[in-house]
Amino acid sequence: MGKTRTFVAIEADDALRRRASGLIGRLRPHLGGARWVSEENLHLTLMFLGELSDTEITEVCSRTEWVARANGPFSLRVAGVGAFPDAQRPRAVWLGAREGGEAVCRLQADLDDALSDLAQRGENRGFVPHWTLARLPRGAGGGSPHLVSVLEGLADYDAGELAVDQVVVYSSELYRGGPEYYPLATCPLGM
Ligand code: 2AM
Repeated sequence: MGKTRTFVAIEADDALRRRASGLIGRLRPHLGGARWVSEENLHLTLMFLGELSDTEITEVCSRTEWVARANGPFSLRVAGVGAFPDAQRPRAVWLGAREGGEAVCRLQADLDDALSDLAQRGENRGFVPHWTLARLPRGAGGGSPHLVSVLEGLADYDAGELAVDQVVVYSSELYRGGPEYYPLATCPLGM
């Protein structure tokens, strides 16, 4: 039986997608070799599960529904632009989370408790809520000399308030042109 790459995420709304794509337009000249996230793929990963069987996915969806119901909806300020691991050697450039970030962390911790036995051991990075805008493969050109000051100038960039009222279990298929994400379950918060 085939396995499916699976993760749980918060999805962006249209206003956030537009702001992120404007931001990408400003960042693009400063990052060579980056793979930019398309507007429709913008998301905040709560939990990456890896390759799962259909039975495991059914279990992930029902446990995620249960966790979502036990957490209320909240408002999240999407703000700040930064890079992992840092602006000198960027592997990922992202938009951050400000007010409401603690609600995201609570949700993530609850999902981690509920799902960790099903998750493949991913990169154990510690959870920092972020919306990835660009990924840089190892050996890519990386940032221009100006990238550090460009990111500093965007450290307080405000992408607005997002009403978070559901989380989504996604499957992901990797293609040459980039990943495609398919919603497997949409789980309302606090219902
Ligand atoms: P990222 O945004 O920080 O790159 C779908 O692939 C999502 O799962 C991505 O947004 C990615 O987070 C996250 N992800 C992919 N592979 C991962 C891994 N091995 N460990 C942890 N998270 C991963």
